[in-house]
Amino acid sequence: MNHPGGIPATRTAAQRTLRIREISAQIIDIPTRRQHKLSNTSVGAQNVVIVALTLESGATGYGEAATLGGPRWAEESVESIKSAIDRYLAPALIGQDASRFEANHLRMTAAATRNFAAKAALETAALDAVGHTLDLPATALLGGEVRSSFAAIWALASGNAAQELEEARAHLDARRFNRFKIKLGFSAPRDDLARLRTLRDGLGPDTTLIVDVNQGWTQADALRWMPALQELDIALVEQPLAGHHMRGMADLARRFDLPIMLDEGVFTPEDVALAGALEAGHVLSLKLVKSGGAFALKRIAATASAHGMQLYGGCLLESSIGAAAHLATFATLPALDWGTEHFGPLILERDLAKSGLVYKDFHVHLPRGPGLGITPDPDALQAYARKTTP
Ligand code: MUC
Ligand code: MG
Repeated sequence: MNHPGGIPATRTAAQRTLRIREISAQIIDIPTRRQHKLSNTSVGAQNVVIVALTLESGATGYGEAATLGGPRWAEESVESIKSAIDRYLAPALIGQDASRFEANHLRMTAAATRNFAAKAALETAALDAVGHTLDLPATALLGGEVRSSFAAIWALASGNAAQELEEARAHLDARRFNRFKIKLGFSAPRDDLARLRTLRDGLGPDTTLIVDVNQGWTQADALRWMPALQELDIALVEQPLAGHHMRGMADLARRFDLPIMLDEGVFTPEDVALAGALEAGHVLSLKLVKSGGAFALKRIAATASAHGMQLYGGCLLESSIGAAAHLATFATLPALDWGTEHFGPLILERDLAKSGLVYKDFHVHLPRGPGLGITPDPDALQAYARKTTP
């Protein structure tokens, strides 16, 4: 008999243990070590939702839904994420077989449109819980690892070139990061370029620099200032125009020999197909907050590759919990040309995992162990939990 998705009593005991018994979502507010500026927001703290998903096996898996500056980087906020999970998404999953990832993704889609960060956190927690129950790493549930380390990128985003040079040099000396992403768009383009020139001079001609304008330029700004980026040998220009301005991005991609990276403009596979058809970018930044889950991220990556785009492992300043989920997914992609920018655990005042990510020899390394391979830190979760207003 075709069962709607739960686990029929006739299934084996082992399969019954994979049934989702309980889900909780907790808002966490953690200060960052310094101000992190983007074109449309500036954060001194990171706000995330940590999901705990417990199976009949007794295993609890963890997932993380990140935001940046409230509903500013995208439309989700930690308040909307918690509400979507508590009211709509968790009820769609309770009692279901946690290992039926695709069926559960469809159930979540039927329960809520978009809400991708919320959905991805739930699927991540299920991957972690199933992995712990079956004593398998999440990568084994996602097709198996192709790579176990990733060239790492650090974001310079204080807006103060002298401080940024000092920060970059510290990471270079510690052999953590030797490639840097510089946030532009929160100052006038002329001032952005002066800061960028100082960073290029300070870091030398051989250091890979990319910029992220976070939708901050108009077409006219880009036409005026892209040549200056070219002169500074910038390796990638990320989302210079508004996400909906796909034709403008295609125009820039045609006019300049400067690879364009798509970020806020491309969330869904349909967005990728449109961007590919318009040739609106050369590289796609992959993020769970955009895809709604690991399996969807893999489909988006495949679509982007089919359109000739290279792939970049994006982030939203997640702690090691969310970062490990991304690395497990990125590890199973056939190609990941640009490595990853998962630096979140180092920008937070304190990481949310006891055993978190390892940064060594300018790479970040895939955590080892069942599920996501990391151990959440209950003390940190407690310390930074948002105290519900009475
Ligand atoms: C973004 O747009 O890339 C990722 C790194 C960073 O500094 O900002 C985020 C969002
Ligand atoms: Mg970006």
